Parts: sequence; C-alpha cells; structure tokens
Amino acid sequence: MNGITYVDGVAKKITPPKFVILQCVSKPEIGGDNFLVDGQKIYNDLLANQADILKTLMTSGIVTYCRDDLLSMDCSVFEKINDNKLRIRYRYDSTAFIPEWASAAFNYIQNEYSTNENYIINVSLEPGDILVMDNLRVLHARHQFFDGSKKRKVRRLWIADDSQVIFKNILNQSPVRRAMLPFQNYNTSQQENAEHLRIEYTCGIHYQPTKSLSKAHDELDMIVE
Ligand SMILES: O=C(O)CCC(=O)C(=O)O
Repeated sequence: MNGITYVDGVAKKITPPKFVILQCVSKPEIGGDNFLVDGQKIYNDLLANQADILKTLMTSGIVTYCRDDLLSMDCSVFEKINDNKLRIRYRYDSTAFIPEWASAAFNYIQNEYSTNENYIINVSLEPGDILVMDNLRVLHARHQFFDGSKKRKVRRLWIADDSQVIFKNILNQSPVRRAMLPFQNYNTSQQENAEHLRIEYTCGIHYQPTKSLSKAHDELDMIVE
C-alpha cells in the first residue's frame, strides 16, 4: 500500500515492496502452491489486442485499495515508470474498490489472464526453497490449501525500492498521525506466538483451481468463499 510513515524520527514515503521473497518452511497436506502471472505479458497482449482496455487500466483512479487501516487512493493498474519500465498494481480480492466505469477493464485481467492456464506459472516450493519475485512486474498468489496433519508455514520478506522520498513537515513540526504509525498486523515478530491462523489470507490474484484436489479441499473452498 502507499503511505507515509515515521522511521527513526523521519517521515518517509512507503510504497508496495519492489521485491517479495517467500521461503517455504513446511507444506500443508493438500494444495497451497504459489502461482505467478507476468504483468509484462498481460500488458503486451493488451497492447496488441485490447488497446481500449489497456488505456482504461493505465488511467489513474481505476482502482482504490483499502486494507484494514491502509488506503491507496486512485491507483492505475499499469503505470509507465520510465521508457523501459512498467509497473503493474493489481489485486483481485476484497481490498479492491472499483468505480463503475472501470469494472469491465478490471475484471478483464481476472477473467482473461490471472485465471488462464496459458498465463499462470505454478511454483511448488519445497521446505527450504526460496522464491524471489519482482513485485512491480509479477502478480503472485497461492492456491487454497488444507493443513490436515501437517502445517503450511511460509516466511515472507519485503524489500523496498531505492526511492527513499523523505518528507519535511511544512510547519517544521513532526505531528504523529495515526496513519503514520506501523500497522500492527505487519509487526509479525509480536505475533509469533499469536493464536490466529492466516490461512484465509489471499493476495495479489485469486484463482480457483479447475480440478479439485480432494473432497476435503472442496469443503474447505466452501468454507472460505
Ligand atoms: O501464502 C503464500 O504463499 C503467499 C503469500 C503472499 O502472497 C504474500 O505474502 O505476499
């Protein structure tokens, strides 16, 4: 999410991480594999075949993301950072809020690409494996899973990009606003022993596998949906 936060007494701009790194610690009994979709590939296809949709997806205001107490207003899905660099920003889950005029274009990505086997790269991490993703280019998510007698555990690391914008307060004060404080749920070290599970968490794109893995998995889908 976008935002401003105090780090070491200085107000800094925060943006979605440039890299997301996942390490598999342990696998569940069923499902839970990660999958990726290359944003550049989506862009190239839209450019060649659906220029109008691409134009809408490059318009600021097509989507606002709101998660807990974090808000990123009026984003575009694709953004040209410079002549050679493109950035995709897309989540298909309950954090995304779309104005009516953008709905068809936004849904187009979900329907044509992020649930399309021709665009999906499945990654099945084994314990110890590490997946490093360019988060400005690649959409990532995971399939639903069922822990069973095992337990899915994944470590995640976010790496920010180099654009360390530092803000100076116009009145030369340092007012601590609630929005600038770190969001509690991100402070995972405090939650190491917390009771609540995170298995309902989906991110990036949400994909239902066409073939069901087992009856138990089907039942889990029904509970989660
Ligand atoms: O549970 C997973 O493997 C996916 C996690 C994820 O996508 C994320 O933390 O950004």
